[in-house]
Amino acid sequence: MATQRINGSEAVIKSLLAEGVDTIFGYPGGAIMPIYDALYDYDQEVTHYLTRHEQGAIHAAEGYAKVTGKVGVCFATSGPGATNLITGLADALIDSIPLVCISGQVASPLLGTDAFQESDVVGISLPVTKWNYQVTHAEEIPEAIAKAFHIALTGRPGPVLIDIAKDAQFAQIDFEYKKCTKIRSYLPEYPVDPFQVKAAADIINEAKKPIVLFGHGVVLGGAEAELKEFVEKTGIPAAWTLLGLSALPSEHPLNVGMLGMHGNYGPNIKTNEADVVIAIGMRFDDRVTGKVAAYARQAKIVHLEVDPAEINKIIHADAPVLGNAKKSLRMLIDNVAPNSHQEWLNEFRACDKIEYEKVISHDIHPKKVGLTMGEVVRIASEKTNNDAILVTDVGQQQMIASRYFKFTQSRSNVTSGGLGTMGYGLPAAMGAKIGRPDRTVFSMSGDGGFQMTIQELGTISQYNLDVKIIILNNNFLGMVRQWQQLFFEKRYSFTEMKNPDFVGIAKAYGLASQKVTSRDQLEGAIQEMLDHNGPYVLEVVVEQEDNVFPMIPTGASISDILLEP
Ligand SMILES: Cc1ncc(C[n+]2csc(CCOP(=O)(O)OP(=O)(O)O)c2C)c(N)n1
Repeated sequence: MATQRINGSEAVIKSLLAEGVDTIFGYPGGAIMPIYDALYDYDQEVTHYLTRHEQGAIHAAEGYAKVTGKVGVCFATSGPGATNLITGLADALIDSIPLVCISGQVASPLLGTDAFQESDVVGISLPVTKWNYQVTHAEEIPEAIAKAFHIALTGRPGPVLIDIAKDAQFAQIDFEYKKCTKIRSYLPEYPVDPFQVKAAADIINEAKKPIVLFGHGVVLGGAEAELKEFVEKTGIPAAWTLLGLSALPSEHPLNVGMLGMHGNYGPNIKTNEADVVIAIGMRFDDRVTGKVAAYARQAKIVHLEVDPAEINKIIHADAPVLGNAKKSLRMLIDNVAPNSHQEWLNEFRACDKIEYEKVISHDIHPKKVGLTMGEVVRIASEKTNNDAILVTDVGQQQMIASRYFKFTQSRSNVTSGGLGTMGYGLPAAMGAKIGRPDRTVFSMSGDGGFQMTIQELGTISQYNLDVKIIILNNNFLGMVRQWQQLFFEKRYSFTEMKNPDFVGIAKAYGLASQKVTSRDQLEGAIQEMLDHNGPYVLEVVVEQEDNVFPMIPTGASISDILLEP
């Protein structure tokens, strides 16, 4: 490519274009104004969405990245703009979301002087980025951005932050862009070792009661087809983590449900009865394992994982397989014998029956007067033929939605898993809709989390983003209230909320809206929301003191999962 004489700001934009970026979320300010000025001339090539808060921008970038598999990009100014990205960076790091964030910084001669809106964002973001870097010379810009994209997307993905001093944004350079494909001493993905695969296959071929636990690594590795082929060839029941959800269709006969604290009864109980546990792209998070000392002690553990730091971190692997899930599974499929485990699978289905009678039927087909979150989720899923993208916030509604919403395609479940970030849902749903305008996108939040980023209704309105927004309003910080009820003698310490008129707020933003308070209104309202051409806010007033069950109390074994209080 011939070189061009341009300033650092234009170099930022051209570098992003060279990486195929066509969507940016952001919020301007003094230290990033030259970059925004350069952006002004590129409105044909790239669409910038002005959010209402930098946290909104970064969560939108996360939602966009999750549904597209591309890198999410966001801009923020220095100081408070950059620090407002920190929660999103932490969220993206723990959930392995590829992001490239660009923050403006004060001019390099002012660094370290407590200049106006100076903050050490490289220092602050160090533990919550996969990589970060401060640019003080314009010449560094193309290489820094090329590295940023390579690091964000390769191996175990994650967020990268590039902080660019204002003088570097102004300075002229001879621009030339070379994509980065390799960095010394950065080995994002190990080649799969056939001996490791063989050892894993030998264990799997001997197994009488095997279970697959699959996680986000399957989605990030693009290994959905291989996962399906693997479980179908071996006949092994497969359970998912919160972030693995939607990698295998909900109605697949070998899909046995959700793991962990509010997961399904069968997969939790049976993990502690299995003779072989095959963990694929999951990291044995404490929400999944419960008490580690009582977790799958009887089982041989096979662990397919791209990040060597995850192997033997929580659970010792008898047969680790290091590498990308798609490649590892492909090799494993060739090494395992066809099998079926029908009797073992029937044991899961017997557990499902117990759970259905004790919990699920009451959640999704309630007989009581008050509305349940479960019935709202069931109807929303049914009315979209189980084919929508579901974006949830954090709390009871997140667990209920993950349990009862059904999926037919991958990359359809967007949620804050590892960090549990309230306020994530609404902006992430905007990003999801921008990434997949062809699909129905639901945003489901509690009344608490919704109010953490409620201002993004402004962004949704400005760009007419057709997000179907459901607020499940129990007038409580529901999940915390549930714990207070169960473990703190019902001492409801600061969890009750006096809420605003959500419909009035939606209308003030120019959005269609409706409030539902009784069952006879519910289906019709959801249909109306879906029929409406454009964004819609539906407030559903649900029972105040409903609980999410099953539940594994903190510190308890997964075998002690409770179906009722
Ligand atoms: C930013 C942030 N602050 C606090 C929490 C702790 N927390 C977890 S769930 C929850 C309650 C959520 O209430 P709401 O949004 O109304 O949803 P519900 O549980 O009622 O569905 C709280 C406060 C959190 N996860 N994130």
